[in-house]
Amino acid sequence: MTSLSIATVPTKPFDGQKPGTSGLRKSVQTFMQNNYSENFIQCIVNAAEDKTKLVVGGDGRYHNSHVVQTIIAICAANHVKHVIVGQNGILSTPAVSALIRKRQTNGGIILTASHNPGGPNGDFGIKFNTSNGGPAPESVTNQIYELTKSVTQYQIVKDLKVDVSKLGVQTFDVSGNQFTVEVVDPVDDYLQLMKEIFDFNAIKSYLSSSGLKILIDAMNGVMGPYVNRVLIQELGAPSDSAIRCESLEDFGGHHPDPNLTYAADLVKRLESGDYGFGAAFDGDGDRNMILGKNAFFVTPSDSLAVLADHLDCIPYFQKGGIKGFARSMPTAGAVDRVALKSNKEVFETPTGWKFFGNLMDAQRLSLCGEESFGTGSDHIREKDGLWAVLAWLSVLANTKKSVEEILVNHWNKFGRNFFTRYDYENCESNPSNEMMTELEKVLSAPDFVGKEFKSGAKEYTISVADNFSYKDPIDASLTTKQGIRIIFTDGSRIIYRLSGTGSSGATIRLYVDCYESESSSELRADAQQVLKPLIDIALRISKLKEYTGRDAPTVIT
Ligand code: VG1
Ligand code: CO
Repeated sequence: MTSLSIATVPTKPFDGQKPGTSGLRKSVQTFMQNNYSENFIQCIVNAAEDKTKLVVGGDGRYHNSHVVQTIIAICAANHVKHVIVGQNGILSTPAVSALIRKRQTNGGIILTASHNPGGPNGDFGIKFNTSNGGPAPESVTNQIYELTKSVTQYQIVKDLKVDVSKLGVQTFDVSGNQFTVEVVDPVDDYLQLMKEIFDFNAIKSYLSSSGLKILIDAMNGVMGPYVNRVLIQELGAPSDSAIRCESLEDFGGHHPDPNLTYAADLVKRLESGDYGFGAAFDGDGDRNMILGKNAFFVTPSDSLAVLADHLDCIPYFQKGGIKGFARSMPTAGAVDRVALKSNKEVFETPTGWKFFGNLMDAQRLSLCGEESFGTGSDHIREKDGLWAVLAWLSVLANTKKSVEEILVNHWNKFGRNFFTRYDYENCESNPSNEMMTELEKVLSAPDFVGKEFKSGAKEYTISVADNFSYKDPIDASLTTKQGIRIIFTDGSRIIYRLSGTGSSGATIRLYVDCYESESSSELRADAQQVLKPLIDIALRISKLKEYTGRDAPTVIT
């Protein structure tokens, strides 16, 4: 074996390599600049305490295969001994998390900009996960960011050529040391984990005997092979139960984001009434949207609560028990009511999956979710789209009820949390920041609490107004400024946040929710109608239209 040598390449720092809600996300053009990715990868490797063994993979978007090779070559030059990489550089985000845990690696690097569009004019992203399988906590991402500000060189093995299409182990001699690259099937280990969690036989026989027709939209993201293997080959769903399963570098030009706007095709097909269950995933497979017959929409906040109330039909929880629940702060509090009835702890965390990891590692948390179509459990440390679908299919198989019946029963038992989110994508940064600064001023006025707001026949009185901060119950780390909250005396809430996953401009998220008890006659009402007065008030208080010039949001959930 010829020995490969390590090159030291001088470089200069790039501005703004600060990881956001979930990794560093920028336009492909930004990532394609000379040394841009190399700098960031070198800083990840420098920040990693132990880096003997790492997992590498991505959602297959444009530029994925190039950066996979760069990562392997930088790892080889920086004392990493063993890299586990998905075949052709492909791994869904949940599959990376599962591999890190199963193979007990020191962490992993995920290439994805998740729900952001791909292709040469789209976005790219790099994210570091630690040895528990979860996104690096802010202490680590801040350290990476600090390193990017002063990086002067990186190490790379320029002549290393790894055939990532070939399954199996390849070894190299790098300056006299052995370096191993192991190419694994992207689905195998993930599938095995799902089989340990769920009763595949029960789901399979329910699908074949009940006549339930399902339609799953992989949105041309990373999930195609997972859907084919798990739902069609293993669970026997007919092959036309899945659409858009071809993984494309530009996701077919669409936003690979499973919501009512960007998964409109799926919604339309479900409206026909031909299918009893529908689901979609995002580009990297960690998000899920759940629909019932006639496109009955399950809000992610409700999905979390329904699953919380039905976990006992899943073998994983029958064996391991249910430790506790959690949701991100903007997520409506439906799961809190399940927690209360079942006498479990429930945690309210800032937006972003990285905040759930500590609670899971401390055995305090079994199931958690975010309003942004994220649901997952402590089987891994990322949200998991296909896990959520299998959990829902388990509930359907167990209850033999329709999605809508399950939801209506849930509301009759716990009451209903109405929720909506307005996204104003790609606004100008300066006025958006000004709006947030001004809002903070408004709510810190001494007479703001107690103030009354009217909209139509509705009247609300403010009881709490703050910028959400979170003290981690496990390591006591404090995270501040996580979203402006206005809470009214009846529990209704208005929340304003700036997105931390966009790659340009500012995306304003406005979240609104309210609660109707189980005895209310409004349980079946239309959420947009119910929440309209609160939306009006939210726009009035923030002067959002004045600041952004936007009359309407880009996406309504
Ligand atoms: C958004 C969501 C957040 C989610 C994050 C990553 O963040 O609101 O709940 O965890 O995306 O999801 P932000 O900062 O844009 O609001 V994924 O699937 O894009 O990794
Ligand atoms: Co995602």
